[in-house]
Amino acid sequence: MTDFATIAPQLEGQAIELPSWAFGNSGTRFKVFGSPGTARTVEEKVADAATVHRFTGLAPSVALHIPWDLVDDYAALRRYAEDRGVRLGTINSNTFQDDDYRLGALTHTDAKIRQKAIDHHFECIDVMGATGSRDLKIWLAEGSNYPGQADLRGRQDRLHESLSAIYDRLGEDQRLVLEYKFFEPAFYHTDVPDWGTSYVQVAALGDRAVVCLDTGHHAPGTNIEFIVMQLLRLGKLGSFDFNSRFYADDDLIVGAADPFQLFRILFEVIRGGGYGPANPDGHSDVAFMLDQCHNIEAKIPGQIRSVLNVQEMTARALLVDRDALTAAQEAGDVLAAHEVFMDAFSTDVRADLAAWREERGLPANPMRAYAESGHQQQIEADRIGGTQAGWN
Ligand code: PSV
Ligand code: MN
Repeated sequence: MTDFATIAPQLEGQAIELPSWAFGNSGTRFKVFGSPGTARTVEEKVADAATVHRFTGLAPSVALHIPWDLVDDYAALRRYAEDRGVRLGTINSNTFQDDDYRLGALTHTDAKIRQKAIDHHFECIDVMGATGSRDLKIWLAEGSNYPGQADLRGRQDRLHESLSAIYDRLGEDQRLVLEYKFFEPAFYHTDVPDWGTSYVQVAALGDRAVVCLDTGHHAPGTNIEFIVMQLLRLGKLGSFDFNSRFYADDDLIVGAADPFQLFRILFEVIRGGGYGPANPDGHSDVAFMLDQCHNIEAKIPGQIRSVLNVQEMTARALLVDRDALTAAQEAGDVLAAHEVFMDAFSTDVRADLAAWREERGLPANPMRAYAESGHQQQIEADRIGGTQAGWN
């Protein structure tokens, strides 16, 4: 098997973008629990993301959600972030919290409502100009609840028209990233339910339109790594929203529900050239992001745990002896190929990663270092009054 020292250079520069909304309160439709120390402003969310980066060295950027993260001056927010050692990253649009969008936004039959939703995306593109963001991520809460309710095909056609208008507004270095999800909030049909539909829609736009794969957005049992392979093969895998799920779109800590699935996904990312430092040009176009909510656990350590899980599984996936694997595959040796794969998955890399971190001036154990730092107690004492951030 490949050893840790051989793969260590490939861990350099790994970057996992954090979602600003992970630092606000969240919950289910039954209850949103508040927790002491939760960010009250966009700035406090950015500061929390910077704290995760300071303890891990893995999270140099933070994604914003508009309008959850509306501010008057994005250039000032950008400076605020950069002063704390992080960048502002992906801008997520939101067409799911306005009464006008009850029956759709970019797919609505009413041209005025479609234009309102398109204008919202133009606003997001203006924000991207000020924040220096590359990606506009679009997830649509659109679909229908009852058979016969909607003209399925008409909605695809209108979606194409609306996305074209948005795509045409993007700058040369900007991308449109279209996320899919198989259900919720619509229950009968969703307008972008799967990678195939997302692919069809972005392929019709052009090279700078790509797919976002949220790991929580598939039916149980879906082979997600196969989708990763196919999208990379087609040059259309733009980004990940990493999280994990047991039942629905649970938004749990990545790797918590199924670490082996995370390993399999990362193996296909690396194998398909989607992992940055592994590329000859030292750069990949596939953005690693988290899309998570911390409903009952503390938010900053929840994000620390998540990025560490991604790093750990990346290291294990890099350990796969690809030559031995190919040889076994080509020889038709089923069990040998499986063993090569499982050997890497079964390797405990925690001590090596701890040493690797120490060499770079990072805490060997970021979870423990955060717990012992007093930072949590400090923000709980400081953040008194005001309204804690949440989904509004
Ligand atoms: C939708 O479930 C989603 O995954 C999209 O990425 C949204 O922007 C995000 O969740 C909001 O939490
Ligand atoms: Mn998502």
